[in-house]
Amino acid sequence: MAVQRVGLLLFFVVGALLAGCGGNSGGIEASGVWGRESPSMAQNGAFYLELRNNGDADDALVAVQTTACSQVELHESSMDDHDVMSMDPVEGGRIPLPAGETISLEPGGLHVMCLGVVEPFVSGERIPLVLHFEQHEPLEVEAEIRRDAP
Ligand SMILES: [Cu+2]
Repeated sequence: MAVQRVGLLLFFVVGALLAGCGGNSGGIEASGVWGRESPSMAQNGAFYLELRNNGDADDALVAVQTTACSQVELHESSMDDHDVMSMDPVEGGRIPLPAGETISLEPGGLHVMCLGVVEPFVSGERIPLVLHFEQHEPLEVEAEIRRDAP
């Protein structure tokens, strides 16, 4: 029990440090980065996060790099007229991040698609991702693997 508490505390400290790095003034801030636990047979996974553009110029997320997936694409899920959920790569391969706004990538909407999960995602793991933008320098973040949305 005590060991678990220390682990949890460390987790929060590291998380706070990472959040601090991501939030440098006028830049783009990434928060709540997570991915869903995948069953061992799953081929694909997805990552979700919030991106806040603190700058005064529009930007866009254009790519995500990670060694955890054979390929990564930016996708958007949508519901068709028959209530069937489908997903497609985002238009132009970019997710616009207007100045001063926060964009949420979340289940049922925008997401970072992980095509070809190299190893199954297990709850509690942290998967490093590098976010690439049109303007801003790349951001390194870690996705927390969870069973459910935070
Ligand atoms: Cu997708």
